[in-house]
Amino acid sequence: MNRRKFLRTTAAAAAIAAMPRGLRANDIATASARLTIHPSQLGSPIAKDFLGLSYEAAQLAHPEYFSAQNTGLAGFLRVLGPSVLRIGGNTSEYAFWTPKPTSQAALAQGSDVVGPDKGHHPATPTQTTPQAILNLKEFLDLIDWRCMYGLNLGKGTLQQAADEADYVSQTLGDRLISFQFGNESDLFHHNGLRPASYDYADFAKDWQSFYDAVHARLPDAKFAGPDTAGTGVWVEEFAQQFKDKIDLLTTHYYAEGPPTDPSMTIERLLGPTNSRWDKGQPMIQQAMAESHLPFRLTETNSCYSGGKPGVSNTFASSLWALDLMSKLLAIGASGINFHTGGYGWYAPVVGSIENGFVARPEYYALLLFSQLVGGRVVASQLEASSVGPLLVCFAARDAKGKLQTVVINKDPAKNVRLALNAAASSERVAVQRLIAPTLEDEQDVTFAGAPVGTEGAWQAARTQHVRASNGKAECFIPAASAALLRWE
Ligand code: BDP
Repeated sequence: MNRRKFLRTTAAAAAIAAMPRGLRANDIATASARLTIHPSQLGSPIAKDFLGLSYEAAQLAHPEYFSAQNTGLAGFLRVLGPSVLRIGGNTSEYAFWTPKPTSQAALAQGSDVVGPDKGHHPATPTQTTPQAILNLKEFLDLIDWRCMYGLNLGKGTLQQAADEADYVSQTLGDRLISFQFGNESDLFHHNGLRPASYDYADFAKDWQSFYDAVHARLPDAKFAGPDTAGTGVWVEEFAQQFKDKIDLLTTHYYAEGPPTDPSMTIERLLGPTNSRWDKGQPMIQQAMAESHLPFRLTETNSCYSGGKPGVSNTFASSLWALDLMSKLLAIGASGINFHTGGYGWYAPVVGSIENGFVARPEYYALLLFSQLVGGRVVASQLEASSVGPLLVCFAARDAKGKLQTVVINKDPAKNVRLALNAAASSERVAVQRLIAPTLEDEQDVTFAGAPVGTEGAWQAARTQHVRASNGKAECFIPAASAALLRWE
């Protein structure tokens, strides 16, 4: 078999392997698209710490979870490279700084893991102790990550915030990026944390008084905000008012929810548009432009209230997550924190110290993306009329200047034959595929032919190569799959 024919045959086999349940080989059409890449037209940088996870503050009430002993979890995070651990979530308004815990408090802490809060009831109050912060520092050192730390604005006092910030800052040192005050304060008016009339002006007053208290104690501390639930909500006002006091704008985004909504399906999650994102994104861009501040999506996932089984924990979530990261690159965002914890449906890594940890499909999106951090987006244009908006591509130079392209084919019924034109001198393109048997698959995802093993162990096992000539190459992208292409 000649090389060309071999490549075509393996691509066809990959297409069948990646075929969505309920579709036969004949139901899958192959469409063509063209991607023109302009390697010298540089776009926004891809921050070294672009990737990140967001955990509930209540997890700190179990100090052994974020500790150097938890090598099971640490492995998965370290593999992603230096990223950002954000502490926050609904439970941060119920996590109380407890500098001198009684033995009873220690007992209450047990060894449980904390899943994402579902937001159905006010959270159970927890205690954050000095031991938890000492352990967190060791954990961050082990994984080489840094931390964004949320202080309790909902129910905590100014004194507690200043004391906690002081201890956290002294203990974490360089591992601390910034503090935030309050989680999703734009929802305080209806979750019982403030009166129904609570609005931006009230939040700004609260924020200013927390800032004054912490800044007086720690003049060099850095701050971020407003960390609102509604994507883009209050970001512009906040940027305008506090741009001299903060280093980073933040907000959250949940693509769908609640999970009880029957129309929250894989098809909708992977759809070409999302009204929440489409509404929020211009507000974020406006705030960035006016304030010249960077923006980070500090909490996100596919579906609020803990996610939806059969959607949030499937291979579809990998393609969704990659697509979202491409949208963030397009607006020049500095990073993303996927909300996680315990055995949450949308959690990229699930488990406990006792039972061990495993990667869920969404983790593979972070793994693929980790190959791009430290690089820079370059301009590209996709002509995909016969494929439609479910094909998403972007190109970047990696940290060493090598050209890379990410192709995300969210369409379960269309393979794509992608013609690439990159004005690059490379002679071949290495292709590493992110695939699973079906979009609904929960455990057979592989990247570059390999699954992620215990403690995050992963090594590429299959890299295909396609020939490039005068910067032109052709690559087959099976329906419902993604690929990382490297111009060698
Ligand atoms: C966000 C909260 C987080 C929750 C998440 C969810 O900040 O604590 O876990 O929603 O509902 O709004 O899944």
